[in-house]
Amino acid sequence: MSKQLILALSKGRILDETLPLLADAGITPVEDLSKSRKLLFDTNLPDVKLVIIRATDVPTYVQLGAADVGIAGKDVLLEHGAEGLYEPLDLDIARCKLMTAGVTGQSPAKARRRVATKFVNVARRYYAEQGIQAEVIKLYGAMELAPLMNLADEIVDIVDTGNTLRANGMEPRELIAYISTRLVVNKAAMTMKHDRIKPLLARLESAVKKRQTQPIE
Ligand code: PRT
Ligand code: MG
Repeated sequence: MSKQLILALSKGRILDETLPLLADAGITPVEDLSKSRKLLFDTNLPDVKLVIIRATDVPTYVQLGAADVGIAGKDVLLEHGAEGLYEPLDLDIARCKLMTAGVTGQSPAKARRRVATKFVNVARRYYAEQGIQAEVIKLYGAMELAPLMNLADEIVDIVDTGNTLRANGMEPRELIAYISTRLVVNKAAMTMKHDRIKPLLARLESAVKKRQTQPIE
């Protein structure tokens, strides 16, 4: 196993909050990520590289050892499964909730519920635990549209302010999980590259603590 350390970062909304934490932990990309179409970046540390990929691909890269360390939302990790991964650090960014939601005022009671979501594994597990029969329908986006179009009775989606739901005539129902961004580590890398990963974890942990104790502007 090479002594190089590869970090897989989720592009999209998590990235903007991840980079200041990494910078605080002593890692900065050598070029402006937003001005480049590259996906693999050198950093100020010669043996640390960043890959910027779809959030849903991060656990796959880390699990299979293509990246040593990854940063992804707990929603993505719950959906993917935790096999081959350690999850040693909560970065406490991009907080939100994974919830069920439905049309405002409409009662969810139904013998067999049709549920539209991109979190099919999470949804199947959740409804089974609740003893509710559910037909889970996989969508790749715009879940809020499904009940309006009578494609589904309910959705499972990320909720933050609830504005997206409200704008589409829907309301949150049950909380499935509180979500935040997590750092994951390939299990083999944690052993083989422990001398590299341990200090990175320690520095990131203090960057997170520092941010948590900063007064809100
Ligand atoms: O683009 P892609 O299909 O990959 O997914 P995406 O656009 O949902 O992902 P991205 O990259 O924007 O965000 C990825 C991660 O951010 C998620 O995996 C969560 O861990 C975290 N996160 C935090 C959120 C939100 N907050 C959030 N509000 N991800 C998505 N949303 C969306 C949500 O899907 C819904 O459409 O915002 C809407 C709800 O927000 P409110 O404030 O209207 O309730
Ligand atoms: Mg997006």
